[in-house]
Formats: sequence, structure tokens, C-alpha cells
Amino acid sequence: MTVESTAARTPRRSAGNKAGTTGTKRTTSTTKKATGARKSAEPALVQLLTPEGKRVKNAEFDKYVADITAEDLRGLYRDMVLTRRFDAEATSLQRQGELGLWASLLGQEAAQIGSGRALRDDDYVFPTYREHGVAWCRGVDPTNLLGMFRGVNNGGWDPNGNNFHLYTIVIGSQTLHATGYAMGITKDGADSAVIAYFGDGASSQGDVAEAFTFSAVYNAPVVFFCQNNQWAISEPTEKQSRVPLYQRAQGFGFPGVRVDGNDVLANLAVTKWALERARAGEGPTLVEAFTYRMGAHTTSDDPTRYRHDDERAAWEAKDPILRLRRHLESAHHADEGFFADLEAESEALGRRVREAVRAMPDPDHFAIFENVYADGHALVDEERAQFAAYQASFADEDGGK
Ligand SMILES: Cc1ncc(C[n+]2csc(CCOP(=O)(O)OP(=O)(O)O)c2C)c(N)n1
Ligand SMILES: [Mg+2]
Repeated sequence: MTVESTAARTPRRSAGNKAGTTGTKRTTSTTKKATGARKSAEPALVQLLTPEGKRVKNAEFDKYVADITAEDLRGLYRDMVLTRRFDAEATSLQRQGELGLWASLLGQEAAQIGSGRALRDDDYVFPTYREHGVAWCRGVDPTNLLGMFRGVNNGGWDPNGNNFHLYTIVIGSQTLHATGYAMGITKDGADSAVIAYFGDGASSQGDVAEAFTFSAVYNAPVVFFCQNNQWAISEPTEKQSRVPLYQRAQGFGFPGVRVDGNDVLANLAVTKWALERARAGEGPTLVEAFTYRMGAHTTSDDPTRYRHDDERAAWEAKDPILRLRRHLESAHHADEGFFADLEAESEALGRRVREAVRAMPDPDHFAIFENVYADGHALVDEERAQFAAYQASFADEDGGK
């Protein structure tokens, strides 16, 4: 296991082992101590691809990516590039007034594509609001992700169409939904698994602690995939936990592992391992993908108010896309033609996204009151009537129009 001291701020205290895993019997003898200027107790990460693009061996996780071909690697690269392009386009569309808000995934492409590509079609995903890369892997059309951010619908896709639940804004709540769904899978006798995405900030929510307890006690086939992007809006991870997040799992009685969140291969391998455990009836796993939110929390946020540029610069050197490109080039797995074709495909995707957003019809003003309750509700009826009166007041001012 190669160790990389990646935390950019004050070291946290680490009470557990130094291998980036806890709660398993897996050996840690190949682990070196973290080195570098920071004399940190920061634990090791599972890493298969260094920031320079060098493939490093890992006795425990290599087997989960042993069958990866050069074509597969190009596919992972394509996924990350197109996801980043889509994300950049959405950020621009917000700046042009076409979207009300956007939550960028910039920097988190490897965590999302690596874990997303580890899933089977019959697995079920419970995302937060930033999982555009996972949505891509599930086959959700990217333009469908934009409706809610434009304010023209409440979701934009059929969750059961791709086994990809709607985005969840209520922080951490989807970990409970995932746990319940996973418990249902067990009752059905199926061997599918569930993955719940959440953030470092969400790890402080009571819902997440409850989901950990229930999934452990009921041995539910669920993978808790925490993207530790170092920030919860303006709160650093140090304010969420006194121990590295993956070590939280130990107290609940299931394994936790920290993976280099900017290494797509490592995320693929570790998530496959965790899904295999789930399918084999071994219960939940916590994966902490140690990564970085390169952009603002959302387009409504200004990170220059609370963090320094040098932190971002340190993480830029570990860029997930750049490291796979370096690997593809040094291993002669991709030529100039591949990169040129991908650039053209990115341009086409950008165009398609722009056109689709601008063509989205405005919803009926009263649609928001539909589907709140299956059989209606007196309070909703009252609110609808109030809103109708409000709308009518504009018509009066405007000469009845
Ligand atoms: C229950 C709840 N509390 C507060 C918020 C406001 N809120 C929105 S995003 C966010 C931070 C989440 O941080 P993290 O879990 O690290 O996810 P990230 O945005 O970094 O991906 C907060 C507090 C919310 N949406 N839901
Ligand atoms: Mg976060």
C-alpha cells in the first residue's frame, strides 16, 4: 500500500491503525509510515495510481482490478472528462442565469466514476446532490440532472429507471433510505447491493449514525460511500470528527477503509470489494474517499472567504483526470487521436446540454402542489388557494392580463 500524506491542513489525531482500514483482519505489513513535511498521524490511503500516474501494487486490492484492460482505462478516462465537461457547462449555465443553482463535483470525478463503475445494474444508488458522475455511470441523461437546478421540476428522472434515486438535499437522510432498501433486499433473498453517497459534513448527522447502527445490526448489504472533500460548505473536516472518518465504522462493528479519492482505479477496486462483502452477506462497509472539493460548495458560495488558494493548489497536483492521463500516456494505452476525439465529444456534449436547458418548458405554476400527498391534504389545498390569489393579484395590476 503506498502512503501519501494528503491532508492539507492541521493533522487530526488518529487512534487507529495506520493502514487506512479498520475492523477487518486484513494485513497491514506492506504499509509505510506517512512521510513528508507534516509529521502527521494521518492514516494511509489505498492507492493504485500515484499522482504521477504510476501504477503501484497493492496486495489486497489489485485483484479487484486485475481484469481491467487498456480499453477499460480509456473508458474511465472518458467518463471523468465528460463528467467534468458537463459540470463546467452547468456552472456556466448558472452564471448565465439559466440555472438557479449548481453544486459542482469538480475534483471528485475519480471517487464518483470509480465507485459508480463498480456497481451492477441491479444495485441501487442513493445519492446526495453532487453525484453527477455516478448519475453518468448509471445512464441517467445529464440534461435530466438540470431540471431541479433550473427550478422546472422536483427531480427529473425516474429513480427506478436506472436504480438511481433522486438527489437528496436533506443532509444524510438518504443513508437511512439506503439502509431500509438494503434490509428489503435481504428479505427478498436477492444478492443486489445498495450504495449510499454522503459527505464529510453529513457524517455528523444523527441520521447517518442511525443508518450505521441499523445496517450493522441487520447486516444490511449497503456500502456507505463518504466523499470526504474536506469541507462542508465553510466547515473543515476537523470540525466534524476527532478521528479519521473511516474509523467511525469500527464503533458500529463493520469495516472502514480510506481510499485515495482522486485515484479512479483505487475507488473502483475498493468499492468492488465492499460490494462483494455486501453480496456475500457480510454486511455494511464504510468507504471514505479522501478527496477535495476544488470549486465552491455551490454557485451561491464564495470559498475565498474561508480557505486559502495554496490549499487548492496542493490538491491540483493530485488531479484525478491528469493522473490517469499520465498513466495512459506513459503506458501507451492512448494516442493523440483518442484525446482529440474525446475533446470533440466533450464539445458536442456541452452544446447538447446548453440547448436542452434552454428548451426546458416552464412548469405549470400549480404543479408544485401536485404529488405532495397521494390523497390530497387540506393544508395543501389552502396553500394552493393562497397562491392562486397571489397570482391573480398580478393580473389585476396588469389590467387583467
Ligand atoms: C439536514 C440539513 N442540515 C443542513 C443543511 C444545509 N447544508 C446543505 S449542504 C451542507 C453541507 C454538507 O457538507 P458535506 O456533507 O461535506 O457534503 P458536500 O457538500 O461537501 O458534498 C449543509 C450543512 C441541509 N441541506 N440539510
Ligand atoms: Mg464535504
